Amino acid sequence: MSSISNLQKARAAYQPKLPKALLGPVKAIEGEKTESVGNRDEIKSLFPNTYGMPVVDFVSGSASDCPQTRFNVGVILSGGQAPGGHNVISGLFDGIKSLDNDNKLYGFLMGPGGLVDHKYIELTPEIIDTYRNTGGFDIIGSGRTKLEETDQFEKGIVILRELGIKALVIIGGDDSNTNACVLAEYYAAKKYGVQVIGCPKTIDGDLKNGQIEASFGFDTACKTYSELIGNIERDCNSARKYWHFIKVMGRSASHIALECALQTQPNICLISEEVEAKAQSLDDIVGYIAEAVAARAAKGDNFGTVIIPEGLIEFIPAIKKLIAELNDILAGEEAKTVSRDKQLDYVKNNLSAEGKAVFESLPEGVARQLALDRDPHGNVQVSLIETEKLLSEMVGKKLAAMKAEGRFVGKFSAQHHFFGYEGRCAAPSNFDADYCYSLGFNASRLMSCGKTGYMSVIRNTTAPAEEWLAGGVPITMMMNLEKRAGKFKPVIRKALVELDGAPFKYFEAHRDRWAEETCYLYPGSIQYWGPSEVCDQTTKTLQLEQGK
Ligand code: FBP
Repeated sequence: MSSISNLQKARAAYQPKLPKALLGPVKAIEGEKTESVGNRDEIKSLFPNTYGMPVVDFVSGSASDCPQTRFNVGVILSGGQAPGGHNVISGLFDGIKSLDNDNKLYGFLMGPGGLVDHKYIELTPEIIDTYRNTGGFDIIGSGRTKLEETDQFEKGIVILRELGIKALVIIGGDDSNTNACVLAEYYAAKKYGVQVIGCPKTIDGDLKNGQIEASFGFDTACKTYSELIGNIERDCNSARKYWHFIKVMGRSASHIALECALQTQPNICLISEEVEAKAQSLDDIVGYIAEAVAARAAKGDNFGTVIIPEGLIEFIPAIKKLIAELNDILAGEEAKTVSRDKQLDYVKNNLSAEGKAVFESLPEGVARQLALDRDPHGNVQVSLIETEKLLSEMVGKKLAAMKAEGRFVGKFSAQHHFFGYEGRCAAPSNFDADYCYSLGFNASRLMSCGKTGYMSVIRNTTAPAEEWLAGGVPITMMMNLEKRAGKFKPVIRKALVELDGAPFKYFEAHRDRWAEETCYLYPGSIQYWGPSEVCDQTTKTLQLEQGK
């Protein structure tokens, strides 16, 4: 029996498309000096060597335009998995080999930690060919080690020198690209002769701005979740007896929830950014869902679907304030000496009266999660909070009270789902396969032009791939200062759902009808072969944002 599936075999033969400008030698057209999105003076003083660099656009050029061709390269996959990571690496590999066949690509194992601990493999043509157009990050593995200490950078340079690596590509989200920028600045300041280039990854879709249209993996992950949500909707509309509470990933921003709603037209979709803007409480949200359930029940429809963004809890203003207070408490020196079994009490005793009241109003499991666990970047691990169960329980209680008042006449029975890990390693859609390959290939051209502290960017992505635009954006341009683990740090600003943006506006204009009627859309599974409108469409978010 073959060790790879028939789909893998067929997809291995797929040659991802590249933008026209990357098909031959490139010339870099440089724009004006850039500024950071916020805290300009502070960011400038933290990044004296990499601040203010121009945006770069590639056009077709001649071999002499970007003269560096001979370099070994290192690559790191950082943070959560996202479909298409293997194609970034294969694009990078093909890109450096097209410059000089002697160039070598080394993959650092299990994330940034591999650089520090000198764990790596050489990525040979045979290895690369096994992973072309596949999902997952298993080619070298990923990890969440935060690269921020001088000691780590110095350990890194030892192995980079040993392997003759002149450029390092960090494939990651906002936190990892922030680290890429800090590393680029450090190596530039020390004149170590190592360039650092970032690539925008995250299924969450929150690494985007005026220059980055989408982070890779968002397209495939949303299509995968939407297929599942569509299947649930069809089941729900067949049996007509359950309300499905479906939480979808997206640590902070609600881009995934919104995109899935646009693709599947559920009865309800909560958008965290709106909850925050309207200063809604948990009770307000529960009331909103319960009213919708009651209205459908009045028509005999005791079923429905609710999409909940993973990060919801952090956007409820009172809880957001509580988390900020908890972060400060947990970042204190004393907190680090408290044993884990005493941590909950320690935290409770150090909260303000207001914080304590909110803390004690939460179900124990949620309170515990907020108080205890942080990832290495200081984030609450929201994927571990069962918001879908919390909400359905509270809605059930509310409906019972409404029944007693004669305001609810139906039945309410809930099912729960959490879609996150199901979509992060799916085989990349045609869009992500092409987009990721282009991002990786483009990174090789940024190196060839001597750039460091840049993010590889591909734009005009709702057009056919040949018309995509390639180039680079200085990472400092996306930075501002934010409080992390109790201190202000330079970070890439996260892109939240814009309430005046076209995707939200479309959703807002339709959601009342979707709540009342049954307007489900069944997008089905990702297709690779067939009509272009089925196989090559980008996300609805991107299409609406670009007025398509
Ligand atoms: P990145 O931002 O690193 O891409 O990770 C995104 C994400 O998938 C979030 O949606 C989710 O909250 C988190 O990772 C889960 O983290 P973990 O994989 O460590 O459980």
